[in-house]
Amino acid sequence: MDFNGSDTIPGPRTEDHLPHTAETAVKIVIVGGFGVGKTTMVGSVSDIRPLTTEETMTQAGIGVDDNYGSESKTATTVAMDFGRISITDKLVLYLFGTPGQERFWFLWNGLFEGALGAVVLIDTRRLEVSFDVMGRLEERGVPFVVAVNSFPDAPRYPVDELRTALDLTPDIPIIDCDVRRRASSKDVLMTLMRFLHSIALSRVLT
Ligand SMILES: Nc1nc2c(ncn2[C@@H]2O[C@H](COP(=O)(O)OP(=O)(O)OP(=O)(O)O)[C@@H](O)[C@H]2O)c(=O)[nH]1
Ligand SMILES: [Mg+2]
Repeated sequence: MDFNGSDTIPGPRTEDHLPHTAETAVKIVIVGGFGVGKTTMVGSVSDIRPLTTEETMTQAGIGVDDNYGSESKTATTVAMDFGRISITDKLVLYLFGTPGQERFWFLWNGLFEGALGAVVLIDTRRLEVSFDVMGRLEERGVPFVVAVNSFPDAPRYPVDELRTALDLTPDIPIIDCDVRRRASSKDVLMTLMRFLHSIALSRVLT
């Protein structure tokens, strides 16, 4: 068979290989309303080239796509984002970003399956979009931390006020982040892992 002229399929990149020392893999979901920065977070923190399923938003989406109000956002996730990060030599997190637009929310159920924990990303300009997200996590018993993606023109609230506005119990961590920065995104994931660890410990001790 002649393969001349056919496209070559690229092989896996070195960084795509799972470290040999990896022992535990954990599934984490990154959720939040439309345009809060989920895809940006998975992309900034992933050790591997992230898989995205973004489609361009066009004029045709007006009246169908959720209203975002930012001209810099031209694409939206229609299925999921996928990335991977090694937290230690032994612990690997598989990251699944959900679509934010309401018309794709039916896909969340599958994405939540088997998730140990979640990051709820919020934009303080549009807090209301977070309520449904957190409600769904609570229904499914998926523990989560809240990460406030600090957009420059977004209002800043003291943590206590945010906790009250979001109706969160005192144990749920709330932290600021800039999802464009790897270190900041990693910090959010470490906060989630510490939170999951404390939940696991309290279950063992009670
Ligand atoms: N200024 C600023 N812009 C950001 C920040 N995070 C994300 N953005 C921009 O905000 C837009 C939204 O980011 P996305 O990562 O696409 O958001 P998303 O939550 O995946 O969006 P959907 O999948 O459509 O729900 C993009 O244009 C980003 O470049 C941030 O921390 N600061
Ligand atoms: Mg997205």
